[in-house]
Amino acid sequence: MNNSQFSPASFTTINFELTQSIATLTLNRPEKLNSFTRVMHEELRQALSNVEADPNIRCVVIQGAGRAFCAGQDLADLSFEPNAMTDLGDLIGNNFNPLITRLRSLPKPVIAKVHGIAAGAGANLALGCDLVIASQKASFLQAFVNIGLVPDTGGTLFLPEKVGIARAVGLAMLGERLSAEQAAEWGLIWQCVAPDALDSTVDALASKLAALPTRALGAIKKTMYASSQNSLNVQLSLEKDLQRELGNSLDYAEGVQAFLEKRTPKFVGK
Ligand code: LHQ
Repeated sequence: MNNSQFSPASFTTINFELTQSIATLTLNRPEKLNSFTRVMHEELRQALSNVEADPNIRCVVIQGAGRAFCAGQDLADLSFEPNAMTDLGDLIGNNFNPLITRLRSLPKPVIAKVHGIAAGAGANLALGCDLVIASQKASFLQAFVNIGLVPDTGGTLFLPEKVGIARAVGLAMLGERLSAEQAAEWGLIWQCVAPDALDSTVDALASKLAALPTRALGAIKKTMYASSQNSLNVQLSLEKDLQRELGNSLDYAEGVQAFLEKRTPKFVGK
């Protein structure tokens, strides 16, 4: 299906809401725990194109409707062509992989707001976001092994990077739920909060991020996510190049000016 056929108003599997400079993307198939279908992938692609193209958007929140965050691939929607067996490599290569690379390369902060179960590719979608805030009612499940698969959607990189290889292997091999509290203790996510504090915590965090110097946040993502692949010299050189670019930004000028004038800076994201 052609992307131009989609607009936020016509989305059927996600909601796209823009409040000031914060875009909230809600996975919206609550009866199937927001599992991914072909249509949802297409709509997510369009939503992310909107986010990329709109300089006014300075923070993104991803959440799920109903009781779950996301249960991964819809296992009843695997046949993308009628009567055809789906090649899982194609399904992943054309859908989950670009989703993760786009979130990671998006030069804006992305928050995962996880209030319930995040399973399979749904768990790794959350872990692919920059900051994960979860409710004490939430849990994370590397469900792949339970259906004979290996973690995908970045899981085999995110897990060892965030919690170390011993815990990563245990989570992937055992396919058991990890509570949000344990996930926060292990460093898998940024924060675990009481269920009734989730909305206010995420609202405050999104507002804060949206008011920070967006280009610097984009550069932070770029450097941090490149670091595991690079030598110190390459990383130092990347920092130098990005600092050169940021040194020409309006927000750098404003940050220094505000410091010298002993006032709060007003960043515009440029
Ligand atoms: C679902 C799903 C679901 C469809 C709940 N699909 N309906 C990449 C490449 C190709 C193939 C495979 O996938 C991937 C990436 C992946 O994501 S692999 C991992 C796929 N996900 C899973 O294996 C998780 C499957 N779901 C579960 O294990 C459970 O539903 C969890 C633990 C998430 C939640 O358990 P409960 O809270 O007990 O809920 P439930 O099982 O009763 O689910 C509620 C409904 O949602 C139910 O529908 P129904 O019509 O019976 O009420 C489920 O069938 C449906 N649902 N996950 N992934």
